[in-house]
Amino acid sequence: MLKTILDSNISKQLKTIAEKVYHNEAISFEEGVLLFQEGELNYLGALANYVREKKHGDKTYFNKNFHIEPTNICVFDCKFCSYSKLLREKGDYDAWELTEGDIYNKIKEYEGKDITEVHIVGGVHPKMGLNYFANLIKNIKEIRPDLHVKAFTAVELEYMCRKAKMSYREGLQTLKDNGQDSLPGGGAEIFAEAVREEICKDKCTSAQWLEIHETAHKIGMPSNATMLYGHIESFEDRIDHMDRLRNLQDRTNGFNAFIPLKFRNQNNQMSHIKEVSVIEDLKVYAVARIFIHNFPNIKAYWPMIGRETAQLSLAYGVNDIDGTIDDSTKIYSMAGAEEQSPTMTTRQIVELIRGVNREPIERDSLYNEIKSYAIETELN
Ligand code: V47
Ligand code: SF4
Repeated sequence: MLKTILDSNISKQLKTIAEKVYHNEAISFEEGVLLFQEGELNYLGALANYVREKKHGDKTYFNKNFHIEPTNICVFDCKFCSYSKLLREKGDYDAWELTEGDIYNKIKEYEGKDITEVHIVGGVHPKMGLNYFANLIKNIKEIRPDLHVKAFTAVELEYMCRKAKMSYREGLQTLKDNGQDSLPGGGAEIFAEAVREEICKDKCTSAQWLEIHETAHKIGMPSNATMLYGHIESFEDRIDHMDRLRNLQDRTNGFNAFIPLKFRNQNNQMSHIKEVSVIEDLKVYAVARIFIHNFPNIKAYWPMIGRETAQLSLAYGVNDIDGTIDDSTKIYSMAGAEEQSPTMTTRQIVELIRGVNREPIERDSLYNEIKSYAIETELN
């Protein structure tokens, strides 16, 4: 397929990019932008799929996880957020705050089930500090020592460390010592400062986001990175975002996955912005796979884009479709995501992956393979 691209009638610049991809060389900032400007979907798909298959063959990963969202009360006011209820709308009846007991009960509900990860993320609550969360994680690990705890975006961490008057290293080390295993990729949005100023000016800066992830990597906590796309950002902003991540990954090699998140426009202050098309979604996945060649995995978060687009994305660079996920996440359903009650059984996720002739692999949070569900495997 890549050979066909090299032989086809495309511009010299696009051919040069294809050759670099073929030789596993990093493409430049300008070349990244050109992919968005001039790369047709077929071309991008062929290149991204080449990279994907070189790294993973047909393997497509998923894990068995559930989410806990302790609260949607948040001190910040991101314009794209459909989730936080606060301070900004006093007396809002949609606001929730789980008690510690509620959280432990949730963990206990999964006793005896072969779930391997809990993803804890929420609004930035003014009263839930670093010591509260360190203790919470310690108790979760006492109930379920085998569970991988992926918790707190850099936004939550920046606020926690500031309030606790701790450096990022001290704060992260405290959480790690109490059982936190890794960081999710949220809060990155778009690093370009001018866009950040428009859409989420009061929360952690891009430099702080990157520093927190760098510190986590240095003390042995891996992490993911997201990018919120399809709002007011330019192609240059997207590539700038990926470029900053690619540079950090070159230094630390601590990122597991890059997760592009499509902006959804319901119930937020940016509802006037039209959502981008599925074609654009596929282009973003493909360019990500081509540009961030040093990230092992590109993840499509299916509750946000829906099962069909997630399935299609497997031909455009994606090799991970997150987890079976219990129906416990509200962040996206409130923003108008495809999936209002996002839960897929193992059978459904395996069938989705097999449906496009890829090999479903259940993984743990660090991408160790737990089980292959290749076509010949029995599904019960
Ligand atoms: O940072 C908020 C996004 C993110 C909207 O690491 C929105 O495995 C679209 O980071 N439209 C948090 N997106 C979620 C997150 C995540 C999700 C899944 C897996 C992982 C992982 C991380 O949700 C926020 C923000 O970018 N978000 N509002 C919206 N209207
Ligand atoms: Fe708060 Fe996160 Fe929503 Fe921003 S995106 S308002 S930090 S919950």
